[in-house]
Amino acid sequence: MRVEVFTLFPEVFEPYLSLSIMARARQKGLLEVRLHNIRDWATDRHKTVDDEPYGGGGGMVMKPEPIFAAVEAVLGRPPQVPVILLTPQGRPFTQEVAWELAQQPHLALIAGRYEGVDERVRQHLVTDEISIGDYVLTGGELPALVVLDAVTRLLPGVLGDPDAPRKDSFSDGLLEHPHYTRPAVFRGWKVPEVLLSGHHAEIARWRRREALRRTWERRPDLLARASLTEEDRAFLAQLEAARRASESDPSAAASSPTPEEPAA
Ligand code: 9D3
Repeated sequence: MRVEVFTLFPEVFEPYLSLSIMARARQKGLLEVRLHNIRDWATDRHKTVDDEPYGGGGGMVMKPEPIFAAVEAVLGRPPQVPVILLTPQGRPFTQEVAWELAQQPHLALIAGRYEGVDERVRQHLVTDEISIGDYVLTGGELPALVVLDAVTRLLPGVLGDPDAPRKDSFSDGLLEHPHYTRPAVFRGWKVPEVLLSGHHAEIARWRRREALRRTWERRPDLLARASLTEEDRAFLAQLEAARRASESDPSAAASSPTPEEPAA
């Protein structure tokens, strides 16, 4: 996959793209990222890329000319690839959107700065707008890196295990079970016995239940769309029953199914 990134801060991208999985994907030729500085297409001697908003008010707006010039110089007019603007007004970025983008052989990402970009960029150049969540950042650079990161690890051949991305937490719609590594006892805190038992079926069952428990506790919204077996549903019903019992009688909390280890 080739990704053209249009930004006022190309230097922000370099170090992250040179690390770990992104670096390996690029070395293997599975990902090619080209960074384009929008300021290189500003035509006045001050290299101006922003201006005051028509209608007044605070802040500055990115001018359309340098953005159109940059994107069309690299991709032609009109561009024949998806041109994605990172913006707080975009559609929410999810694992599903990452899969969708990973199918594209060629993409363009535009990272904005200032209060926003001239509306004609959205209307006549951009084909898709993405937000990475409901919080305010200072620009689209980190969101562009987030999208690049999530998409890169889905490209065939990037991860050692080709099934790894489909095994991701979000692929079956549940949060992950807890993870442990050596030592078996750290400061008196023990790794759950079942994980040391070597009983693979028991371990799989424990992990499934802990994934369900975590999702139920932290992200119950995910359960509605998760693919659940009858056994999963029975376990969730048990959790619900235990909660109802502890709500009417707080001393009943101790009888919740497979309670946490008591503190050391
Ligand atoms: C101070 C101006 N803001 C009013 C609350 C509007 C605004 C404009 C530009 C807020 C943030 C930004 C810069 N952010 C992005 O370009 C951005 C972003 C984000 O801030 N949050 C989540 N996803 C994204 S994608 C691009």
